[in-house]
Amino acid sequence: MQGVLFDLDGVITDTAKFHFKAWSRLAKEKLNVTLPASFESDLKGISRLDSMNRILKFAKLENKYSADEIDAMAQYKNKLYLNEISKLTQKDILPGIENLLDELAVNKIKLSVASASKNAPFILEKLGLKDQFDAIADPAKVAHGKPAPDIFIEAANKIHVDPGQCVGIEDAKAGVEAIKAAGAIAVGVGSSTDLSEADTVVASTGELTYSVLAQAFRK
Ligand code: B16
Ligand code: MG
Repeated sequence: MQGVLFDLDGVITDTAKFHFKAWSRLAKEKLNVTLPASFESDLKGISRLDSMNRILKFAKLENKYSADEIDAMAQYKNKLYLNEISKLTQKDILPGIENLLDELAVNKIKLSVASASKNAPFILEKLGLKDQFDAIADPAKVAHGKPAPDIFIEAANKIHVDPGQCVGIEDAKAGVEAIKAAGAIAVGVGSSTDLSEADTVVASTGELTYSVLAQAFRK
């Protein structure tokens, strides 16, 4: 194991609740629909535009709006979301993550972020973690979102490590599929979605240690 590729939402911090709050408000105000609670986990790892299109499909409004109108709605959601995440602090880092980052640094493992979120640099800044990572892959630069492997390949490229020498950590089904498709070893976290494709699954971020990742890699 030479590199670790981190998903952000659900692995480093829990932003899913803020995404869901913002999407719910947009859906109510602009589309007059109430999103079911299941959307909170269904949209994990799914890009902003793909999430918007899934919501339009749910509302049976997929052919009603122009690309510009859809874009404006997605931008409005992001404005609501930014308002929520601007309050993030170091206290919002998920349990075990700071310790894991320290252990990986001691073991000279390169660290890269493979998030679908265009807000990842801002979130890491707010959490006080930006300097702990060697790279952050830019989702705007990749052709296909998760479950396609692109963002994990880009994250590995940015630390100059072959994806086959990396472990990826994910909390979403689409993300685990993306890690596997990239040729890296997948460690799944949590139980909110089907992570059965992962090489190793742990119940919570508190169980993520250097030794768990190294064992998953050797398996
Ligand atoms: P943004 P991850 C994902 O983060 C979220 O899980 C997903 O709900 C969100 O739509 C996506 O980022 C895009 O986020 O609107 O901030 O660009 O799990 O890939 O870290
Ligand atoms: Mg995630």
